[in-house]
Amino acid sequence: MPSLSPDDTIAALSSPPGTGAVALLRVSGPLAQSVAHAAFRGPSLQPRRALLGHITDPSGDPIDEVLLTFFPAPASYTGEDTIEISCHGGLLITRKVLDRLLQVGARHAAPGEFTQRAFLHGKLDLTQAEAVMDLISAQTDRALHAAHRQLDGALGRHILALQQDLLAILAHIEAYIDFPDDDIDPDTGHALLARLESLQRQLLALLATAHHGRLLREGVRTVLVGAPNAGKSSLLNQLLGFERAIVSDLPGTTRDTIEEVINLHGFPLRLIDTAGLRSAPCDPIEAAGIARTHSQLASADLILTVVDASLPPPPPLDLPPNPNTRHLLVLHKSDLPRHPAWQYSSGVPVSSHTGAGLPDLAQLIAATIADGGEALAQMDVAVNARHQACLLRAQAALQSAHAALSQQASAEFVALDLHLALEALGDVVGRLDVEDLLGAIFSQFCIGK
Ligand SMILES: Nc1nc2c(ncn2[C@@H]2O[C@H](COP(=O)(O)OP(=O)(O)OP(=O)(O)O)[C@@H](O)[C@H]2O)c(=O)[nH]1
Ligand SMILES: [Mg+2]
Repeated sequence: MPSLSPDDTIAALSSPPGTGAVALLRVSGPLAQSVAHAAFRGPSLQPRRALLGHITDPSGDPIDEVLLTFFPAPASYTGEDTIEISCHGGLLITRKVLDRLLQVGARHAAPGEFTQRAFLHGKLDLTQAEAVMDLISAQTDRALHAAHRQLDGALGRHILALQQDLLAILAHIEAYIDFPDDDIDPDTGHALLARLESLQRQLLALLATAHHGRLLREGVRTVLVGAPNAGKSSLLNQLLGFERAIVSDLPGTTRDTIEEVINLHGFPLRLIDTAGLRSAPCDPIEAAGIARTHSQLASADLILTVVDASLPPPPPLDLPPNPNTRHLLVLHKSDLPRHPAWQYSSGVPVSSHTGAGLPDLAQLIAATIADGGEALAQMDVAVNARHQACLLRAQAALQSAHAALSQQASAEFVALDLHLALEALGDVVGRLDVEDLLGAIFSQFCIGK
């Protein structure tokens, strides 16, 4: 994000562009009141009262009839004087209202700039600002719940508790540094080690939520794979509830990968149908499709191997050895007599023709991906990749402090590591001097947020 003056007054359309009954525009900054005075004809501003009036052009003619609400600093979303304008939701009309606001002193806001200001004014910590984004993009109740908890400051509170424990340990260590003649006595050393270990356990518990955090935010990449004609596309259609992929009895029907998201027991499942795998594709297009299947498999969270259980087993699939990928076997076409070779198989029998076994499959998928969900349930927050990187740095620094303390190294070394750990924890909730970090986070926001 280019460096933008935080002293400017910014304006943007906060509702999605397009037509609708109502559109919402926001103005925030020191000139918000004067922008309203210049562009709004109606009752005089009163805090938090919706006022009916008009946005007018320079000659005083109305552009639109609007409802305008003034939120004086600091009791506003951004912490600054803020004006919210609800106008009619037409493309042209919202453009004209916004242009008028820009004419009388506001500049167009950059993506995420309203939330960035809320952060800069201490209304939100960085984890809460990120939660605004999570909230907007949540696709399931579970993801929404995690975003709400984070917006509520749950992660910030976990971090604060860790920081306080860490500071208490550091205070002890620094006392020894201030009195250099005293070595850390073994009893104190022991007690401090125990406290460090408890901190490390809490850090690990937070880190253990990272996997679920990613699944909730990005969805579970679920790849349907198998021989041609096994019924992958039929199964995709069944799970989606509509005919998305072409189904036919010609092997090699699906060429390109097809991706759709469903809500499965609260998890966003990104279902990916693929070209059937066979060693002798009939043309270069099918071969290209098979190459795509392999690249989808490499990044799968869950692989559903689909077999036609009325036939003998096909040659084994060459699946990538990824320890984080879960596997389930679907014994498809269970409406047909099962081939004896599958008699003792542990796969889930499913028929896309009759619908039999689909609820069992959904249940099993949910149980498979929820595996390890205790960490999530216990912490009630799910960290994202950025938090995870900060927490890993904190963990490494704590490990090093632990080693230094147990080897009775000088107190300065221990203190240095503890400072590094504190810094890394501080980065989770946001330190104001980390410009690049801020840019990277807020530029993912949409304009007007
Ligand atoms: N009896 C039975 N036939 C099925 C079932 N599911 C799919 N089929 C049939 O199997 C054939 C292949 O189905 P598809 O869904 O196109 O199979 P696919 O695995 O996507 O095949 P490719 O795209 O060629 O790799 C079609 O004739 C389907 O009607 C099932 O549950 N029972
Ligand atoms: Mg297919």
